[in-house]
Amino acid sequence: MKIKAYLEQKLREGAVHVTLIDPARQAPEAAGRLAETAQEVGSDLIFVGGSSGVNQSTLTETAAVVKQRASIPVLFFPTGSDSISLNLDAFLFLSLLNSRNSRFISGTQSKIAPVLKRLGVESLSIGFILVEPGMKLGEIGEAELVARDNFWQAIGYALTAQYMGMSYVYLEAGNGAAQPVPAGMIRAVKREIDIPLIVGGGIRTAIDARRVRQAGADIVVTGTVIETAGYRERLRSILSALKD
Ligand code: 1GP
Repeated sequence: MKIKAYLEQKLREGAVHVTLIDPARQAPEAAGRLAETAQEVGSDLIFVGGSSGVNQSTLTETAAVVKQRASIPVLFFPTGSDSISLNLDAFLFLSLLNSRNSRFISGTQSKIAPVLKRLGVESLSIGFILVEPGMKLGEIGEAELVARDNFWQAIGYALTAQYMGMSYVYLEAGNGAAQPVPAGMIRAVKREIDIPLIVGGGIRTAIDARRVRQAGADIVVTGTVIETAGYRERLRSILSALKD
């Protein structure tokens, strides 16, 4: 419960920012430097995970270096590849609620759950909802994407997560999406649920971050922004938009 309690505390203080590091995008050493920068500019958490091209050794090495370089919690974000990291601070126990394939809803989870229990790994239970365009995550997860104007369907899935007893709802537009989840959809979902709302995908600028936050995101996840030149400043401006 350590990470959940940490998050609860952070959420009481305001918006939470997460930096997603994809092990397939850079060498482990570089990932370590990104983690250090993320922490320096004010990220509260790091997720390590990637949608394609991640193999077990890259993941293990990246996770180890990131963990070494950052003192903020580092969580494993499983995104459909077979690689898995069990020695981070917690495991995002995601169920892709709008998948056509039960493997992504509870199948793979049922194989991992006993391992997590035996190893005593903390896991955070999350209802993951993929919104258009969904990107690679949508393809891999065989998602029946929520249309960007279908607020009602997003609400339906979000309430499903809550009523199933999950701890968080995660609205995801997909890694590298051109735009974030629409503000109207975030607002509509936030109005209905009582559990914290995580939003990620397509958030690149301070304006995007502020819009997503003001619409009701409690936890904002950015990934791609750290893969571009001048990322330190970009991340800094995203953080100041979220934290002021
Ligand atoms: C995490 O997939 C997102 O929820 C990250 O997306 O790379 O577009 O920021 P970006």
